[in-house]
Amino acid sequence: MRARYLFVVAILLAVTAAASQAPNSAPTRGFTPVLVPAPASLQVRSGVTFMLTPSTQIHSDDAGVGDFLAQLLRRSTGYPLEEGEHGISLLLSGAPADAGDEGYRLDVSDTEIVVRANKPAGLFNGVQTLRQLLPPDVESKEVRDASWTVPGVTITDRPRFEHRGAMLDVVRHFQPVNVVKDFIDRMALYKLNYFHWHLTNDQGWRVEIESWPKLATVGGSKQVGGDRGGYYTKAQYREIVAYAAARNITVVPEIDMPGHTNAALASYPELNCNGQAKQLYTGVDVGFSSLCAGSETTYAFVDDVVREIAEMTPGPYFHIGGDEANATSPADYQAFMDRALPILAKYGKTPIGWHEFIRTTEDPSAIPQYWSADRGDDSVLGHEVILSPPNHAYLDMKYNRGTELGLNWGGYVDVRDSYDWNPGTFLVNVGEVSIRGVEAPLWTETVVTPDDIEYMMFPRLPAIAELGWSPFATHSWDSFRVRLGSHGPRWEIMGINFYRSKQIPWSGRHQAGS
Ligand code: TNX
Repeated sequence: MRARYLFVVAILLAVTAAASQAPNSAPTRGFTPVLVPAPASLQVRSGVTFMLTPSTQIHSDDAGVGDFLAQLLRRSTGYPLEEGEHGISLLLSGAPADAGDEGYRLDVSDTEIVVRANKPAGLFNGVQTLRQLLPPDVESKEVRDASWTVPGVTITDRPRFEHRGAMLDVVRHFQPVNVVKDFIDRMALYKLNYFHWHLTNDQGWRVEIESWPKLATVGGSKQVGGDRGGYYTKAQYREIVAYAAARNITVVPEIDMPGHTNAALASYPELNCNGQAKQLYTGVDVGFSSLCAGSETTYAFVDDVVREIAEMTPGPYFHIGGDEANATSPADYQAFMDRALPILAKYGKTPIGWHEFIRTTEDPSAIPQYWSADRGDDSVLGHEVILSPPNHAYLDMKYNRGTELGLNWGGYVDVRDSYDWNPGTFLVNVGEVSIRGVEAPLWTETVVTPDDIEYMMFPRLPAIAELGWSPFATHSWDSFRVRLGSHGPRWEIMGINFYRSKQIPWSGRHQAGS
């Protein structure tokens, strides 16, 4: 009897100890949780600390991820971090079976740091975690004199959802290559893995198409407000695809059709049903333009565009838009999709579209991106869904009435609104198994400069990233707000202009191990 009692007590103590080390619990002594997204499992090795020194070496089974880590650490520590087995090892062996393609295990002891994964993507994610365990100074672009400590931990981690995305609208206001790269870098920090690149709309066509050159040179010439626009050459497009790939991010290009096409209609008269080119448009209205669904020229155009984009896009997805086609009759919308979707298939791409397109197809592999706040909508049943509810996930909504940038048709979205919902139960009749993931879109009608982009992304993007990555068992606003607050100093060092939401206890110098 007594033995049984002791056994129960021992179990209870073990469970309590495990709970106190869970990422959603109160800070354990000697360690302040700092990780966003929260890992699936975290154990603190109390009293254990690894110290990075000038003699620390890095070994990686994947050269790309090894170089990524070495470059990051050399920049801020100034240490040589040569190739070798004494220090940090990134290994493509020995990972837990359930780590999958993106999961990893991270062990930090007094003498070494080891990341184990099945695939380079998992090593990359483990490196992002390690980055957050180092002091914020690790984000400095210049050498700093800091105490480069990493708290002793064992972390096993893997994503909840396969699709964790962010979208950038480069049409309403064009963004140069370096700004797109910064956007991708910031996605990578939070383990996002799909960059949805909104490339065409009424106000501009932002990518070179060799068979229809005026799309870029004429259609890309302006932006909202009438200023000069811009477009990406094919070389620049490929450069961004490669940059993203090196950060475990797949590019999903969007060519929005059949609505949101004024820039194309202004570039080529033959795309219009009446054969007359439209004027370029620099306002912010939606729902007034349409490709001509009854014309063969339209489908020759779609074929050329999809072929040229598909050729430069290694990822399996092509986003066809399909939203707000208010200037296309329902019959024409159906007729258009009946012709356009097989063209995507012909070039080997799986369609993603704003969710209204899904009623036009019976292809079970077609993926709707759900952008309504209505939780009772059944139109997406039978498909895997990407969730982008505007009242939670839109990065272009104002934080509150006083926010200068942004729109408010989806409501005001402060960081708690971004965080405190469950993608697995959001749609009443769509179970978690049918949720591919989440995505945070940034539309840019009011968003112009890099500072504007940062202000709308931070701190909301990390909230969506945590919903996409972390098991719901770790979900806790009280934990998240403290962990998020600890990222403020990192963003300051990175020069990121973020919204200092009153909902978050922003910390001065809040570090792992302190
Ligand atoms: C609706 S969301 C749109 C965009 C606008 C956005 C502004 C969606 C599929 N379409 O054309 O830029 O609202 O928030």
